[in-house]
Amino acid sequence: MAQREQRLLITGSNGVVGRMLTARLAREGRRLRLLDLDHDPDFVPAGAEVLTGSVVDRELVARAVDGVDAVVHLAGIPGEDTWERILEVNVHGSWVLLDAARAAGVPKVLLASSNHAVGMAPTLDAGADLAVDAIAPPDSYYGWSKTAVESLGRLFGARTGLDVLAVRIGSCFPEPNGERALATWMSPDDVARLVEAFLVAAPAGYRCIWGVSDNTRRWWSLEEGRAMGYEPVDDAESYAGSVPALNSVSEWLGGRFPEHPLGEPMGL
Ligand code: 15L
Repeated sequence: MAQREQRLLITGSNGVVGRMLTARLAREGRRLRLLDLDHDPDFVPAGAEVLTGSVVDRELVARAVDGVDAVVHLAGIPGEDTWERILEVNVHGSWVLLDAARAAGVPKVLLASSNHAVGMAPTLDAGADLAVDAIAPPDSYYGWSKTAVESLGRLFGARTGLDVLAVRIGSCFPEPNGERALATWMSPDDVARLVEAFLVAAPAGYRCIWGVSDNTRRWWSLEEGRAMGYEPVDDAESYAGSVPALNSVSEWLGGRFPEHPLGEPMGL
């Protein structure tokens, strides 16, 4: 009997992380549905369905989740912004997505969280292994919104049939964008590996893991990720001689975010 096509919705597909994922996740037997405010055709693989609009549009999001087997929810403001915008897009938008997924009977959702959820932890020694459940303050309204998103995921994982994986992403860029990223980088291929592991077997209920490559200087534990089948391959150390003189290691895990004025848009 022919196997049914797997359907995967990616919200925020035209963002920095989304663009790294679309081509890497496209494959035979899988149909991608992409939702974003706009789309660059270079990042829309052949056969992908495209929906254009905001993640706070409930009617649009209900259509987006209809019939999918999984959601990778990346849509959101990627750095500090006004309280109102952070609340509307990152927090309310994530609720809209989770509630629509629940109502449509989607089995699993991956939520993009961020290291800035605990960005005011002191910077660690290279090769440290901070557990994902270590407690530290967020470093911005943006970082706070990610703690709220994790908490919403925990609620939906406990109270509905949804399996929710929150991924506390480090610095997910094509290449490490500075010295700090030698510890925090998540490579494009590793983020795709993580999504594939989630598609094969999402943990039941709710789980949070660090989204980071196997960097020699990494600060965060890979134990929780490995326990669900995420096996990173890349190491930012291979860029150690060539990273830009930007984004240096600071006193705080969150790099420059803890010093950025609260609520002042970063314009990312
Ligand atoms: C994030 O959460 C941001 O979205 C991204 O722009 C980077 O600042 C990243 O964290 C990081 O910490 O490098």
